[in-house]
Amino acid sequence: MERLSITVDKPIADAFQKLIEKRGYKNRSEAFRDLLRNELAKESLLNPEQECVAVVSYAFDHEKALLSKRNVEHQHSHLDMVISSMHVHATHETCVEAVIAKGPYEKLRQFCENTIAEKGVGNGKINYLPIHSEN
Ligand code: NI
Repeated sequence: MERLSITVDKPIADAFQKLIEKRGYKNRSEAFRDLLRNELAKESLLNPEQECVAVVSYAFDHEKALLSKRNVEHQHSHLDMVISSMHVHATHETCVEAVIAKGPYEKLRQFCENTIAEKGVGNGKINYLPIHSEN
């Protein structure tokens, strides 16, 4: 570990303290490390070849059988990237799926964005986690 010291204005320090308490961090260092990690992760996604794991989640109406079939076909046609998928019957009408895939960022982004752009898919969210050998 390396020690970094920073100086900030009091309003920023107060707002940071409130954020730490709200999110339940045990100390400022852990909170600051997470902020840095998030920024560094965003930066590494500027590289289309950056190896990532992505979690794409979305909801859909389970009575739309064709949509469900298309989602599965989409996953089968990306076997090189899809690691796992989970299907949850959230209500009588709504299903929620989470798909975890791995690959270079740009290829992964296209797969994930095409998944949630499918007609009938709602509340789609994608989380990209860059993978570095030191992690
Ligand atoms: Ni279901």
